[in-house]
Amino acid sequence: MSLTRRQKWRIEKIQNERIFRAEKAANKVENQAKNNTKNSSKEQVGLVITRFGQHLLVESKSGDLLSCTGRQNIELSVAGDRVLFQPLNAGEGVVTALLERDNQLRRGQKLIAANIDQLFLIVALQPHYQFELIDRYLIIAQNANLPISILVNKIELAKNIQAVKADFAMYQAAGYTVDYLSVKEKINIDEFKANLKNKTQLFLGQSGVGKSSLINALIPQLNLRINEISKKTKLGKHTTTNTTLYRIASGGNLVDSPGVMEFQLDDLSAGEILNGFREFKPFFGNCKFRNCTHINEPNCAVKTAVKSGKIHPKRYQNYLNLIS
Ligand SMILES: Nc1nc2c(ncn2[C@@H]2O[C@H](COP(=O)(O)OP(=O)(O)OP(=O)(O)O)[C@@H](O)[C@H]2O)c(=O)[nH]1
Ligand SMILES: [Mg+2]
Ligand SMILES: [Zn+2]
Repeated sequence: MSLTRRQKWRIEKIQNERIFRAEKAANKVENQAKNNTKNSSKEQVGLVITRFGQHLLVESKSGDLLSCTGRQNIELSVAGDRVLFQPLNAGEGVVTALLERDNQLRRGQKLIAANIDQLFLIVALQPHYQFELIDRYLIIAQNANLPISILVNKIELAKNIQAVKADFAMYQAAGYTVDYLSVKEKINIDEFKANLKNKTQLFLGQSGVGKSSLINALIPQLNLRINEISKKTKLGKHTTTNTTLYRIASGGNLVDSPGVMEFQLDDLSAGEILNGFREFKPFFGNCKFRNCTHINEPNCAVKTAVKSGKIHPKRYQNYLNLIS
């Protein structure tokens, strides 16, 4: 579902107002800094932990957390960004530059996080996983060139775990790692924890699947806010509102993100969708038509691969559903 023109216009208007307010706030802080030579200090490199509107929480090299505003004219930063900042008064600072990103993850126009090594897509038995949503996340990851694995949470609710595993067979066939766990019953949590590398790993997925619960289980004493899913709709309540980076004591970071709202699903281009079905790629060169869309064309190598079982028929059907 895409946004109507009116919704887009409203979002733009709100954003422009926010930018205006941020610039005003940043100017004020900068003027304070100029007038306050006593406290002026050199620029440092910091890591953005989270962003609240126009405010950034920045961690210094020595581990201090500073509430910062961004200097005018620099691109807004997000969790995972490395920035230059100038400390001001106690616990405050101003971000003066955004350092170059290794990568970034966007959903539509919205920048989610930067400098990520690994994505985890969390799905659950409640709210029940939907293939279209899974495919959309996989497409976004593929187009951002970021590795992604699937975690199926709340497996203690499964009446028939074999049926659940059969549902995910197509993703394994496409080369994705799929792990099954339960935060509630502590199934497979220690195993998952042992595999967390010294990396920055971002947890994505629908509201209510247990992203924050899993991060709580992996980082003791963190106590992130979680919320039961609605009894009526069986959907999450959008508890996490800010993408935030958390340190793992033994090294590496976990980044929690808010669950996507259904009506905010991105517009994906045909090119992005096709690129996202990565297991189709080896066959592209063998289609009769160079610009084959693999839908109705004759002598399509992708369709032949579906018939011979080299591409999972359900994945192909998902492709058709998304592209149409
Ligand atoms: N039955 C069951 N419930 C779980 C499990 N893991 C988490 N939950 C529950 O699922 C609900 C939602 O968990 P959250 O961690 O808030 O979900 P979230 O993905 O962070 O949701 P948003 O922040 O809204 O995107 C909470 O009531 C958790 O206790 C599990 O393994 N089994
Ligand atoms: Mg959450
Ligand atoms: Zn084709």
